[in-house]
Amino acid sequence: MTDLRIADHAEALADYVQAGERRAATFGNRGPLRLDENGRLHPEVLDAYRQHGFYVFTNALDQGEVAQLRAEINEMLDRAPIAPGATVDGFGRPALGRDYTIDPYLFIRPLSDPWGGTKLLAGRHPVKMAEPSPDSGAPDYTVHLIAGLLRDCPAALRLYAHPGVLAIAEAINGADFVPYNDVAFVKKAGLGGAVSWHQDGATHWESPQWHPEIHGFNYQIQLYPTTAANGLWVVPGSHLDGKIDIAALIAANNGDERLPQAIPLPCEPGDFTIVNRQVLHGSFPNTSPDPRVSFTFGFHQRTSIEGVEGKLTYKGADSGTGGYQAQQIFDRSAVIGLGIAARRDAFPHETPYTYQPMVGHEALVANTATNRNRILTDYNTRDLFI
Ligand SMILES: O=C(O)CCC(=O)C(=O)O
Ligand SMILES: [Fe+2]
Repeated sequence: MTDLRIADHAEALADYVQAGERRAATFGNRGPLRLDENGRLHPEVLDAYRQHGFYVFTNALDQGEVAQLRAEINEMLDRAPIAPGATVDGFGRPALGRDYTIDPYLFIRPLSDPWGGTKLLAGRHPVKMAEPSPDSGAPDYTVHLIAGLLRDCPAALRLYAHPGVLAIAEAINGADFVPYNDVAFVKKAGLGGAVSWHQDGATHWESPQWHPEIHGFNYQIQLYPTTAANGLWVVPGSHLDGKIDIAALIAANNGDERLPQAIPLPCEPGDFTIVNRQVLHGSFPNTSPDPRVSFTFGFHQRTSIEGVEGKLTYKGADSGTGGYQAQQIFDRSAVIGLGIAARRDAFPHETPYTYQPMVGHEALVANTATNRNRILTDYNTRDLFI
């Protein structure tokens, strides 16, 4: 236990948060989702992303879709086990996912930093953040992330296949892009934990083919107003720097985790961000009064995945020896095809995105109960981690 109270932590962060908000506003790199007449991402936006390693798309998603996803994720939170290892939820019902290969819920102690300073996730979070003490009356555990949303949240599957979202993936990773994974980061006010400074990629740092985009990128769709205090911070341009010695960087900042080179990515609901997985990024324990839930998912270039042994795994999903094989990539990519089909059924007047790897396989990914069952059951055991 530390004796850092919530109010002390929030107070210690307040000046940094304010200065960060000002720096973020000046920095820019945010604006509407601009697509050309062929549905392609505007080259100026692509250039801005490539230069700085992130972009914030403002007011880009339909509020009704976002509200639907918020309701579905809240329902998933309601269906979580009452405690790690429990079989029932807070309403006495069987908890969701007890029979799933990958448990959807990752629990942590409130306000803790579960990965910082550990060997978990390929040791990519070398320094633990300050861990304030929760208020008395706080639960023993809080849900830190929900894994595999596409199975249980139809609105998540539809947003995953949003034509603007997939046009961005194509612009950055090529038309044969492949999926990574998806989770929701859940940071309840006064409970949500830290995600200490890290770069996501773990596999290609020493590769002769290394380049700034080799580890792909992540989206975050924000379901609530997201502030500098509860949101993600990034160090602009750091995806160009190769593997960063994060421990040395923080030591050079007198051990202070409030890195002066970072900026926050404040968002409104319906905004979404893209962040290169090589960008240095992190978030503080949520000692703010505002909750955050971020639906987070990514895509890769196919050449970063095929035949590659991933050095990052999550709850057992990994490449195996010999690397990711074409069949696994196809099966996981079918989730994109199914999402496009589901979206077409829900929004018949929207022009759907054409995903090249599924052209000719329309019947396999049509939005039928049989296909949904085949493609989505334990689909996240096929996630493509690097
Ligand atoms: O949302 C957060 O706090 C962490 C997100 C993150 O690390 C990621 O998207 O890679
Ligand atoms: Fe990350």
